[in-house]
Amino acid sequence: MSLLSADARPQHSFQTDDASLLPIAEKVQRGERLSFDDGVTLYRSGDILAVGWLANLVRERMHGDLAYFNVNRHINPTNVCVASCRLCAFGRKKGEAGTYTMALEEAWETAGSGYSEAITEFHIVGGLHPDLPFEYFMDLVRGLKQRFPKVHIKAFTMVEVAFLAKRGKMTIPETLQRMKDAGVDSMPGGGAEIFADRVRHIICDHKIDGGEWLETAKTAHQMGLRSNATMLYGHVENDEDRVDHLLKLRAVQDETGGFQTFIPLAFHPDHTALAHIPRTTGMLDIKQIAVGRLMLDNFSHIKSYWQMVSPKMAQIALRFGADDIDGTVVEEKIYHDAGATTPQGMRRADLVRLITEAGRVPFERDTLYRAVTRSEDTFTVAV
Ligand code: V47
Repeated sequence: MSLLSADARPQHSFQTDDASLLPIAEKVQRGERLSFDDGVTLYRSGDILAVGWLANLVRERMHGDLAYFNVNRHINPTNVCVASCRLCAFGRKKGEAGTYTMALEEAWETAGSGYSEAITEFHIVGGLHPDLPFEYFMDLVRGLKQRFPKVHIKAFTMVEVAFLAKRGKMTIPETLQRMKDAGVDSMPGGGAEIFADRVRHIICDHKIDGGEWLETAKTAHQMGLRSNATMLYGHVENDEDRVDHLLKLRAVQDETGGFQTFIPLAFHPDHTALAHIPRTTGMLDIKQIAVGRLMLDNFSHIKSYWQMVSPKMAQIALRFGADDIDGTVVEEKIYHDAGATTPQGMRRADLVRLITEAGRVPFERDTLYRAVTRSEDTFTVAV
């Protein structure tokens, strides 16, 4: 770990053997916004150390040596889904083998099971079930709030909100308001995939389109619900699609400021309809983090989600633009159904070790990035 604060460190000069990066490096050093073409150039560059150096410069300007993590638990109430996305191995059609839907008591019990460490966040996402009423999801949230009043509930992607609104014959603002009233505190970033229509038609053609995802996010932010934003990469998208995705997120963020964290998600092909696509490589994984950090100048946080890219890659990413590695998770289903070989959860101490050995300073956060202090089984959030 460096003993110097980020400001006091000697300023090394930028070095690269890729001349196309030089004008971008000047912009980054001056704190200027990067363009669409800059984004494509960054993706095309083979000099990952130079791209990573720039991303790290921005990351240290914003966060110094701090690296954020949380103690969270995932809950996936059902895997029954009408969407049949080609990218997904988790969702199943109603009546198919391997489907499950948790009874409310079971979901509340699941929430309290697992590690004894006091959890600060429930992350809830699931399939688009054709029959479960909206009130099932609201009862789920209300029951969690009653049983775990201190735990932040980050629930339902923009895709689930749009689906629940349509089924319940409600507008998006009405649906979001009822979610808020039930106890939803913020929203996860899933379902964004890649916004470009050409790609969406191939990987998730029954989902809301990119414009609807962005509009729903905007509405949520305007109603005081913060959210994350994801990008699924490593399937049929190209560099231009990725940059287009990042710029669309950046434009919404300019308007609302409601995104907390950008999370690139590596595509896991096993057991999906796109199983012929090879898994992402380390170079691609690290580049998503670095380019995301450089293009999304109005996002505070870039998360390298250890479940997706492995704890080892997430740790390296802390030197390539990432400032967050997500949390304990406890029980991950979506990527494990698609062949992920990472553990389903990690202990707090393991996350702290990953961060410390990367030369960063672990900062336990709640979902809104406030400091968490804890004794064994309880926690306090600094407000
Ligand atoms: O939207 C589904 C992705 C997402 C696969 O907000 C797949 O903090 C890879 O959004 N291979 C859901 N990815 C998960 C999600 C998330 C995860 C962690 C943190 C946060 C956050 C959000 O999972 C989906 C989709 O993009 N997904 N199938 C697959 N085979």
